[in-house]
Amino acid sequence: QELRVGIVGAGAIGADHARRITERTSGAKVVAVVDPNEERAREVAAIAGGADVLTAVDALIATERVDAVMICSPGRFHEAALLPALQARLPIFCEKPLTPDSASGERVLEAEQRLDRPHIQVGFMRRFDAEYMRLRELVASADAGELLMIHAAHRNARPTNPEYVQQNLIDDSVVHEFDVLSWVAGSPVRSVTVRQGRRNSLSLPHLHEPILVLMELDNGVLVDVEMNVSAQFGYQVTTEAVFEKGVARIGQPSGLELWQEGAFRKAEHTYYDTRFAQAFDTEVQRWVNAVRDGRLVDGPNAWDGFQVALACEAGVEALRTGRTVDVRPATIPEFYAPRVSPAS
Ligand code: ISE
Repeated sequence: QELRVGIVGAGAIGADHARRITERTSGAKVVAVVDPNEERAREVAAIAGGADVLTAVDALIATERVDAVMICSPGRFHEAALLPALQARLPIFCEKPLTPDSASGERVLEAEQRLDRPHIQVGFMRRFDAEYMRLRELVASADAGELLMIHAAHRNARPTNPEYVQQNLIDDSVVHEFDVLSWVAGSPVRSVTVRQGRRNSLSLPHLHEPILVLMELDNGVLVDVEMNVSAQFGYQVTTEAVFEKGVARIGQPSGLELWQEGAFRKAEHTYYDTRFAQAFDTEVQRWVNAVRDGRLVDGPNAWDGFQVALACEAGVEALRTGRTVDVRPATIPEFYAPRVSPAS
């Protein structure tokens, strides 16, 4: 029995997931698309070969024709879709961020904890990227000694949408580094500092960037991130990890190398959909498999999403004040604690 998926939000990532489920994921099909913009919903429904078109989440749930939902709307609309879906006990794949702030995140966690087990997987796709996975293994194995520092750069050719505002540098973009780098390092973010330097005159008029974000992790590892959304040349996400006995680098351009006319060329990505194509495909297939076999979640859960919301909150305040801001500590509820199988 194929998993019947409803997609909420027919923007770029909604369309991307509709295509992924339809063309590259086994065991699932898109049966409905919801968007207040009916025209957009229709376009995405067409990608899925003619799914139902609806303009509200409640209407989708009322049809009782979906087994699971993928929430692909902008972060500020997530809570309004998550709460009714949880109430209907539907398994949920929620794009990042879970919610943009911790107050709404708390309401979502509360609602989820009324169910028998976690139902939400959060779309931090970088955890499924083969290179990040490899780097995490290297840290855990201590083969190169202990991890000391991480230097990262997150560069977009230009902002991913026209409504992108200054705070989104943190809560829409660095949100990924908060999640994946603390996952790689095996330690949560303790504090955040943000510096604004020389402005790129090619940025949107209301943006002041690139910015430099400094995170301190609980285990003392320092992470610096250049967040740059007007890099023009392409899409690049690089990470250099410094260990006691070595240095590891991921996110370098790969593929064809071309020497021609006195120059050397190697293609670079232009957008996140190709840079993280493998990660997105693996993430969604694993989620579908988990829902079908009853585990419901196989990847970052709502607790991970909430921790990132806390880090973003500190990051936004650090951006506003120029100060180092501590991340509000939070204790993991029993509900989210990794289930340990009984000793045999
Ligand atoms: C966008 O929403 C993403 O999630 C991309 O991965 C990221 O590179 C970009 O900065 C965000 O705006």
